[in-house]
Amino acid sequence: MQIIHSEFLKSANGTQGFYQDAVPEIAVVGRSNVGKSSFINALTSNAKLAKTSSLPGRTRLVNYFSINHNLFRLVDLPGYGFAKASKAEQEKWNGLMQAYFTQSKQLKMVVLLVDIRHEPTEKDVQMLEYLYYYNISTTIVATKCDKVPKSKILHYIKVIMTKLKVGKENIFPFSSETKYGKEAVLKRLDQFIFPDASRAEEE
Ligand SMILES: Nc1nc2c(ncn2[C@@H]2O[C@H](COP(=O)(O)OP(=O)(O)OP(=O)(O)O)[C@@H](O)[C@H]2O)c(=O)[nH]1
Ligand SMILES: [Mg+2]
Repeated sequence: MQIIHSEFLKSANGTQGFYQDAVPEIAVVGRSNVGKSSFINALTSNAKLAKTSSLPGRTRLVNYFSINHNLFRLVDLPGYGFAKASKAEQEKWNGLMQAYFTQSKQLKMVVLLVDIRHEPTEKDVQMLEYLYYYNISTTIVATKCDKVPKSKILHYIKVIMTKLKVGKENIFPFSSETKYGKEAVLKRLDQFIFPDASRAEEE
């Protein structure tokens, strides 16, 4: 798949703002500052699409982006594990995520972003369990892989496999800086957005 068009649609902070139409969605989650917004910008080759920041906690709302004129939507979700977040903010995050995951009927897959350099945290494990609980297909993307030597990527992937109990075929090394892994991730998205088309191609 090639992304030839991307455009910000809107931000939502609750049920009223969620889309209820037939357009498929792929959402991106992960801890605060892991690189979710950068990931969306890298995939779309649109550096200004999602607002990024070196300070954690930049994205606080559900942000929707139209891809290839509404062929599907990418959804940037607020990060978790933001150390400075108050209890009230954390509860708001929980409520918003639960609402999004239970009400988004066209959600085809969630990309869980982790930092390739660090062992996933308990919060990442909880997030994954939460997605399993809601029966949502999940792909792990290990981002910032430009920060480790290429020869070490497999080593780091193994650490992530062990902590998250996920097979290698489900973890994609990626870099928003160098675009490493972009083709593989786009192919993966395609398979979840159009499962029938992918199967037909294999036959
Ligand atoms: N070297 C490198 N830096 C990255 C990469 N991805 C993101 N960053 C940097 O990491 C910081 C956070 O990136 P964001 O994309 O804003 O992170 P986020 O997950 O959207 O953060 P929140 O919205 O706060 O949850 C920024 O300084 C980015 O430039 C990457 O692949 N490689
Ligand atoms: Mg963000």
